Amino acid sequence: MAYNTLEVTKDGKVCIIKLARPKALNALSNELTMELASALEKLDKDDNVHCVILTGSEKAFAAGADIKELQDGTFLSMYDHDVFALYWESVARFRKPILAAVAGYALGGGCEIAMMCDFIIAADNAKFGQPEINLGVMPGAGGTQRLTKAVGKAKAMDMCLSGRMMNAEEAERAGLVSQIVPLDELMETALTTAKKIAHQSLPITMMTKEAVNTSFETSLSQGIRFERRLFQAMFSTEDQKEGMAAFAEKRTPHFKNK
Ligand code: DAK
Repeated sequence: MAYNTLEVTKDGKVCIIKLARPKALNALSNELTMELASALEKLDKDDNVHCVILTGSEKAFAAGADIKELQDGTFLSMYDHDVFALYWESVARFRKPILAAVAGYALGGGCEIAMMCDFIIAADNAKFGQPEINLGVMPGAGGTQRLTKAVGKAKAMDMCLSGRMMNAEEAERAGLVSQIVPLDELMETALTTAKKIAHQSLPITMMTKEAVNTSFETSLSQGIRFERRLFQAMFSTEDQKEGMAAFAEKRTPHFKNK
Protein backbone atom coordinates (compact mmCIF):
# COMPACT_ATOMS: atom_id res chain seq x y z
CA MET A 1 0.00 0.00 0.00
CA ALA A 2 1.21 3.52 -0.83
CA TYR A 3 1.50 6.14 1.90
CA ASN A 4 1.95 9.91 1.63
CA THR A 5 4.21 10.26 4.65
CA LEU A 6 5.93 6.87 4.96
CA GLU A 7 8.13 4.68 2.81
CA VAL A 8 7.58 1.04 3.65
CA THR A 9 9.94 -1.59 2.27
CA LYS A 10 10.65 -5.23 3.06
CA ASP A 11 13.92 -7.14 3.17
CA GLY A 12 13.14 -10.78 3.87
CA LYS A 13 11.26 -10.97 7.15
CA VAL A 14 12.23 -7.42 8.11
CA CYS A 15 10.04 -4.45 7.30
CA ILE A 16 11.54 -0.96 7.26
CA ILE A 17 9.22 1.97 7.91
CA LYS A 18 10.85 5.27 7.01
CA LEU A 19 9.15 8.44 8.17
CA ALA A 20 9.13 10.65 5.09
CA ARG A 21 8.18 14.29 5.59
CA PRO A 22 11.71 15.60 5.01
CA LYS A 23 10.74 19.24 4.53
CA ALA A 24 9.20 19.33 8.00
CA LEU A 25 11.96 17.19 9.59
CA ASN A 26 9.44 14.34 9.82
CA ALA A 27 7.16 16.28 12.16
CA LEU A 28 4.44 13.88 13.26
CA SER A 29 1.39 15.28 11.52
CA ASN A 30 -2.02 13.72 12.01
CA GLU A 31 -1.70 12.09 8.59
CA LEU A 32 1.70 10.59 9.36
CA THR A 33 0.50 9.38 12.74
CA MET A 34 -2.54 7.66 11.24
CA GLU A 35 -0.50 6.14 8.40
CA LEU A 36 2.02 4.77 10.90
CA ALA A 37 -0.73 3.17 12.97
CA SER A 38 -2.31 1.69 9.86
CA ALA A 39 1.03 0.32 8.59
CA LEU A 40 1.74 -1.31 11.96
CA GLU A 41 -1.73 -2.85 12.07
CA LYS A 42 -1.08 -4.51 8.70
CA LEU A 43 2.39 -5.68 9.72
CA ASP A 44 1.00 -7.18 12.91
CA LYS A 45 -1.16 -9.47 10.75
CA ASP A 46 1.53 -10.20 8.17
CA ASP A 47 2.99 -13.61 9.06
CA ASN A 48 5.98 -12.96 6.80
CA VAL A 49 7.15 -10.00 8.89
CA HIS A 50 9.05 -10.89 12.07
CA CYS A 51 10.75 -7.61 12.90
CA VAL A 52 10.27 -3.92 12.06
CA ILE A 53 12.76 -1.06 11.84
CA LEU A 54 11.37 2.43 12.36
CA THR A 55 13.63 5.14 10.96
CA GLY A 56 13.69 8.65 9.53
CA SER A 57 16.13 10.68 7.49
CA GLU A 58 19.79 11.44 8.14
CA LYS A 59 18.82 14.87 9.53
CA ALA A 60 15.79 13.90 11.57
CA PHE A 61 14.19 10.78 12.94
CA ALA A 62 11.30 13.08 13.86
CA ALA A 63 11.31 16.64 15.23
CA GLY A 64 8.17 16.02 17.28
CA ALA A 65 4.48 16.54 16.82
CA ASP A 66 3.58 18.97 14.04
CA ILE A 67 3.54 22.22 15.98
CA LYS A 68 1.71 24.01 13.17
CA GLU A 69 -1.19 21.57 13.50
CA LEU A 70 -1.15 21.77 17.29
CA GLN A 71 -0.92 25.49 17.85
CA ASP A 72 -4.65 26.30 17.65
CA GLY A 73 -5.70 23.31 19.72
CA THR A 74 -7.99 23.70 22.71
CA PHE A 75 -8.40 21.45 25.72
CA LEU A 76 -11.56 20.00 24.17
CA SER A 77 -10.07 19.50 20.72
CA MET A 78 -7.13 17.66 22.29
CA TYR A 79 -9.43 15.65 24.52
CA ASP A 80 -12.04 14.78 21.87
CA HIS A 81 -9.67 14.11 19.00
CA ASP A 82 -7.18 12.10 20.97
CA VAL A 83 -5.23 11.11 17.91
CA PHE A 84 -1.91 10.94 19.74
CA ALA A 85 -2.87 8.61 22.51
CA LEU A 86 -4.80 6.38 20.11
CA TYR A 87 -2.41 6.22 17.19
CA TRP A 88 1.06 6.96 18.55
CA GLU A 89 0.65 4.24 21.14
CA SER A 90 0.31 1.80 18.23
CA VAL A 91 4.13 1.66 18.33
CA ALA A 92 4.10 0.70 22.02
CA ARG A 93 1.25 -1.78 21.42
CA PHE A 94 3.01 -3.49 18.49
CA ARG A 95 3.60 -7.07 19.56
CA LYS A 96 6.45 -8.07 17.27
CA PRO A 97 9.99 -6.78 17.80
CA ILE A 98 10.37 -3.18 16.59
CA LEU A 99 13.58 -1.20 16.78
CA ALA A 100 14.27 2.46 16.14
CA ALA A 101 17.20 3.48 13.95
CA VAL A 102 17.70 7.11 14.89
CA ALA A 103 19.79 9.67 13.02
CA GLY A 104 19.57 13.41 13.64
CA TYR A 105 16.81 14.91 15.72
CA ALA A 106 14.51 12.76 17.86
CA LEU A 107 12.62 15.48 19.70
CA GLY A 108 9.36 15.69 21.60
CA GLY A 109 6.97 13.13 20.13
CA GLY A 110 9.90 11.89 17.99
CA CYS A 111 11.85 10.96 21.10
CA GLU A 112 8.68 9.48 22.63
CA ILE A 113 8.02 7.27 19.59
CA ALA A 114 11.66 6.12 19.52
CA MET A 115 11.31 5.19 23.21
CA MET A 116 8.12 3.22 22.45
CA CYS A 117 10.23 0.93 20.26
CA ASP A 118 11.94 -2.05 21.88
CA PHE A 119 15.37 -0.46 21.61
CA ILE A 120 17.16 2.35 19.84
CA ILE A 121 20.25 2.14 17.66
CA ALA A 122 21.63 5.66 17.22
CA ALA A 123 23.79 7.24 14.56
CA ASP A 124 26.64 9.36 15.87
CA ASN A 125 24.74 12.53 14.87
CA ALA A 126 21.60 11.63 16.87
CA LYS A 127 20.14 14.22 19.25
CA PHE A 128 17.43 13.35 21.73
CA GLY A 129 15.28 15.84 23.58
CA GLN A 130 11.95 16.72 25.12
CA PRO A 131 11.87 20.43 24.24
CA GLU A 132 8.11 20.89 24.75
CA ILE A 133 8.83 23.24 27.68
CA ASN A 134 10.05 25.79 25.12
CA LEU A 135 6.57 25.71 23.57
CA GLY A 136 4.79 26.28 26.85
CA VAL A 137 3.77 22.64 27.30
CA MET A 138 5.30 19.38 28.52
CA PRO A 139 5.80 15.92 27.01
CA GLY A 140 2.39 14.34 26.39
CA ALA A 141 3.04 10.92 24.86
CA GLY A 142 4.95 9.16 27.60
CA GLY A 143 8.12 11.30 27.64
CA THR A 144 8.07 12.10 31.35
CA GLN A 145 7.57 8.40 32.11
CA ARG A 146 9.63 6.45 29.57
CA LEU A 147 12.58 8.89 29.63
CA THR A 148 12.69 8.73 33.42
CA LYS A 149 12.66 4.93 33.36
CA ALA A 150 15.39 4.90 30.68
CA VAL A 151 17.84 7.52 32.01
CA GLY A 152 16.80 8.13 35.62
CA LYS A 153 15.32 11.13 37.40
CA ALA A 154 18.27 13.55 37.20
CA LYS A 155 18.70 13.52 33.44
CA ALA A 156 14.97 13.23 32.72
CA MET A 157 14.21 16.25 34.91
CA ASP A 158 17.09 18.17 33.34
CA MET A 159 15.89 17.45 29.81
CA CYS A 160 12.16 17.99 30.43
CA LEU A 161 12.65 21.18 32.49
CA SER A 162 15.44 22.83 30.50
CA GLY A 163 14.53 21.41 27.10
CA ARG A 164 18.19 20.65 26.36
CA MET A 165 19.16 17.93 23.94
CA MET A 166 21.29 14.88 24.64
CA ASN A 167 23.81 13.78 22.02
CA ALA A 168 24.38 10.17 21.02
CA GLU A 169 27.31 9.59 23.42
CA GLU A 170 25.39 10.91 26.41
CA ALA A 171 22.32 8.91 25.37
CA GLU A 172 24.35 5.72 25.23
CA ARG A 173 26.04 6.41 28.58
CA ALA A 174 22.63 7.08 30.13
CA GLY A 175 21.10 3.88 28.74
CA LEU A 176 18.68 5.48 26.29
CA VAL A 177 20.21 3.76 23.27
CA SER A 178 21.66 0.29 22.87
CA GLN A 179 24.54 1.31 20.61
CA ILE A 180 25.98 4.15 18.52
CA VAL A 181 27.26 3.64 15.01
CA PRO A 182 28.65 5.99 12.36
CA LEU A 183 25.83 7.62 10.41
CA ASP A 184 26.65 5.82 7.17
CA GLU A 185 26.48 2.45 8.96
CA LEU A 186 23.16 3.05 10.73
CA MET A 187 20.82 1.22 8.38
CA GLU A 188 23.25 -1.63 7.73
CA THR A 189 23.65 -2.20 11.47
CA ALA A 190 19.91 -1.92 12.10
CA LEU A 191 19.18 -4.36 9.29
CA THR A 192 21.78 -6.89 10.46
CA THR A 193 20.34 -6.70 13.98
CA ALA A 194 16.75 -6.95 12.76
CA LYS A 195 17.55 -9.92 10.53
CA LYS A 196 19.15 -11.70 13.47
CA ILE A 197 15.96 -11.17 15.48
CA ALA A 198 13.73 -12.09 12.52
CA HIS A 199 15.64 -15.37 12.15
CA GLN A 200 14.58 -16.48 15.65
CA SER A 201 11.23 -18.07 16.47
CA LEU A 202 8.59 -15.33 16.19
CA PRO A 203 6.39 -16.48 19.10
CA ILE A 204 9.47 -16.77 21.31
CA THR A 205 10.72 -13.27 20.43
CA MET A 206 7.22 -11.90 21.07
CA MET A 207 6.98 -13.57 24.47
CA THR A 208 10.50 -12.42 25.37
CA LYS A 209 9.55 -8.84 24.50
CA GLU A 210 6.39 -9.18 26.59
CA ALA A 211 8.43 -10.42 29.56
CA VAL A 212 10.94 -7.55 29.39
CA ASN A 213 8.11 -5.00 29.05
CA THR A 214 6.37 -6.53 32.06
CA SER A 215 9.28 -5.36 34.20
CA PHE A 216 7.98 -1.81 33.74
CA GLU A 217 4.48 -2.65 34.91
CA THR A 218 4.86 -4.97 37.90
CA SER A 219 6.75 -5.69 41.08
CA LEU A 220 9.91 -7.82 40.83
CA SER A 221 8.26 -10.92 42.27
CA GLN A 222 5.23 -10.67 39.94
CA GLY A 223 7.53 -10.05 36.98
CA ILE A 224 9.67 -13.06 37.82
CA ARG A 225 6.56 -15.23 38.21
CA PHE A 226 5.32 -14.03 34.80
CA GLU A 227 8.72 -14.75 33.25
CA ARG A 228 8.78 -18.24 34.75
CA ARG A 229 5.31 -19.09 33.38
CA LEU A 230 6.27 -17.92 29.90
CA PHE A 231 9.53 -19.84 30.11
CA GLN A 232 7.62 -23.00 31.11
CA ALA A 233 5.06 -22.40 28.33
CA MET A 234 7.85 -22.23 25.76
CA PHE A 235 8.42 -25.94 26.34
CA SER A 236 5.10 -26.58 24.61
CA THR A 237 6.45 -25.14 21.34
CA GLU A 238 8.07 -27.04 18.48
CA ASP A 239 10.65 -24.27 18.28
CA GLN A 240 12.02 -25.04 21.75
CA LYS A 241 12.47 -28.70 20.72
CA GLU A 242 14.12 -27.63 17.46
CA GLY A 243 16.39 -25.02 19.09
CA MET A 244 17.72 -27.40 21.72
CA ALA A 245 17.98 -30.37 19.31
CA ALA A 246 19.95 -28.19 16.88
CA PHE A 247 22.38 -27.24 19.63
CA ALA A 248 22.91 -30.88 20.62
CA GLU A 249 23.34 -31.90 16.97
CA LYS A 250 25.71 -28.96 16.27
CA ARG A 251 23.56 -27.51 13.47
CA THR A 252 21.63 -24.33 12.79
CA PRO A 253 18.04 -24.42 14.08
CA HIS A 254 15.18 -24.13 11.61
CA PHE A 255 12.34 -22.53 13.51
CA LYS A 256 8.77 -23.03 12.27
CA ASN A 257 7.23 -20.37 14.51
CA LYS A 258 5.12 -23.04 16.15
N1 DAK B 1 6.47 20.83 13.71
C1 DAK B 1 6.26 21.46 12.54
N2 DAK B 1 7.26 21.84 11.70
C2 DAK B 1 8.51 21.61 12.09
C3 DAK B 1 8.81 20.98 13.32
C4 DAK B 1 7.72 20.57 14.15
N3 DAK B 1 7.89 19.90 15.31
N4 DAK B 1 10.15 20.90 13.44
C5 DAK B 1 10.67 21.47 12.32
N5 DAK B 1 9.68 21.88 11.50
C6 DAK B 1 9.80 22.55 10.21
C7 DAK B 1 10.22 24.00 10.38
O1 DAK B 1 9.10 24.81 10.64
C8 DAK B 1 10.82 24.26 9.02
O2 DAK B 1 9.77 24.46 8.09
P1 DAK B 1 9.83 25.66 7.01
O3 DAK B 1 10.05 26.88 7.79
O4 DAK B 1 11.01 25.28 6.14
O5 DAK B 1 8.51 25.57 6.31
C9 DAK B 1 11.50 22.94 8.67
O6 DAK B 1 10.86 21.95 9.47
C10 DAK B 1 12.98 22.92 8.99
O7 DAK B 1 13.13 23.30 10.36
P2 DAK B 1 14.17 24.42 10.83
O8 DAK B 1 14.33 25.46 9.78
O9 DAK B 1 13.72 24.85 12.17
O10 DAK B 1 15.50 23.54 10.91
P3 DAK B 1 16.75 23.79 11.83
O11 DAK B 1 17.78 22.82 11.35
O12 DAK B 1 17.13 25.23 11.91
O13 DAK B 1 16.29 23.36 13.31
C11 DAK B 1 15.19 21.89 14.94
C12 DAK B 1 15.96 22.03 13.59
C13 DAK B 1 14.73 20.45 15.07
C14 DAK B 1 16.14 22.23 16.09
C15 DAK B 1 13.99 22.89 14.93
O14 DAK B 1 13.25 22.68 13.74
C16 DAK B 1 13.08 22.69 16.09
O15 DAK B 1 13.39 23.13 17.20
N6 DAK B 1 11.93 22.03 15.85
C17 DAK B 1 10.89 21.89 16.87
C18 DAK B 1 11.27 20.81 17.86
C19 DAK B 1 10.20 20.66 18.93
O16 DAK B 1 9.91 21.63 19.68
N7 DAK B 1 9.61 19.46 19.06
C20 DAK B 1 8.55 19.21 20.01
C21 DAK B 1 7.23 19.41 19.33
S1 DAK B 1 5.84 19.25 20.47
C22 DAK B 1 0.02 14.97 22.59
C23 DAK B 1 1.09 14.18 22.96
C24 DAK B 1 2.35 14.53 22.54
C25 DAK B 1 2.56 15.65 21.77
C26 DAK B 1 1.50 16.40 21.38
C27 DAK B 1 0.20 16.07 21.80
N8 DAK B 1 -1.33 14.67 23.07
C28 DAK B 1 -1.49 13.44 23.94
C29 DAK B 1 -2.44 15.36 22.70
C30 DAK B 1 3.90 16.02 21.34
C31 DAK B 1 4.28 17.27 21.23
C32 DAK B 1 5.55 17.62 20.58
O17 DAK B 1 6.30 16.77 20.10
